[in-house]
Amino acid sequence: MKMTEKMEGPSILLLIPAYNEEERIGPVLREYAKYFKEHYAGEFNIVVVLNGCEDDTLGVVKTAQKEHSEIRYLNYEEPIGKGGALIEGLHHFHEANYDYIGYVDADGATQPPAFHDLIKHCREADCVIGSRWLPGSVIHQPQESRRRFASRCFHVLVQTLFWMSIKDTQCGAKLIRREAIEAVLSHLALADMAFDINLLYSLKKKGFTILEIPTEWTDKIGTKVVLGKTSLVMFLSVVRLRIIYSFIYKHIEFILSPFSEWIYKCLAAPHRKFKGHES
Ligand SMILES: Nc1nc2c(ncn2[C@@H]2O[C@H](COP(=O)(O)OP(=O)(O)O)[C@@H](O)[C@H]2O)c(=O)[nH]1
Ligand SMILES: [Mg+2]
Repeated sequence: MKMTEKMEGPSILLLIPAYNEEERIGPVLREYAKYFKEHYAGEFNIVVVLNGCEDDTLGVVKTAQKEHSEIRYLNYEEPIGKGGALIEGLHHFHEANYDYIGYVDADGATQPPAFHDLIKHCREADCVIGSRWLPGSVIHQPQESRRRFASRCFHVLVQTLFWMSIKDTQCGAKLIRREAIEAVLSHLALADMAFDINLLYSLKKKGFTILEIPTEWTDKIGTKVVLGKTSLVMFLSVVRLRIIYSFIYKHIEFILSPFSEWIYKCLAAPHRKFKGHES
């Protein structure tokens, strides 16, 4: 391939949040690095954002990094959560001049060609997200029925609270234009798995466009989701987000902030303060 061809295509930073992923992340990193080297004409880098891992995820990432120089990592000791890891990654790199920043899960649920599909649609919207609920999507090994039920209940809750008309807010594959990230970065604070709602709603509120495309997804064993606890934390987070964006927030902020801090602490869930809000 000629050098000029290599320079075509927007530059992409792929963030991969990782918690205790020593079993799953190694092959995924290699597959992504190899696939994009061979199929993508443009700059492509991967940053794994780890936190509080009790296993050797870091060692596995370092080994992959020796083989592929496009792999890097950020490592935090504190329990900052999946959302917290992504927020840290976005803060760290939003000035690094990537045209787009995206993220996928560490378990390979989204394979490289499926993430590449998001890139192929990147000119059509400010944010392109994979959807497992659109016609044309392909799901291998669907989630167990309890999990699917919880996920559909969460969808109904999110639609009722936010009216975004997005079919699948929780798919782990998303790609966002850098300017859009910069505009919403200070409004991102949900550190748990409900982070996506925070991101998508902030983008919508600022008038950025979101395109959902059907994706290919494989549910992997070894999920970090503990259904009861994760669902409760996500429920609290989206209700908190709704209140923060409501007109009553400025009147109840002094009660809500310490109360939510306390409740997240009781649940041992990651918590961040919102720096600002809009009603
Ligand atoms: N950094 C970080 N990543 C996390 C945390 N919890 C989950 N993740 C990552 O979030 C992604 C999705 O988690 P996963 O267990 O695959 O969720 P599922 O596919 O919805 O069952 C994976 O890359 C996890 O490693 C966390 O506390 N911190
Ligand atoms: Mg998964």
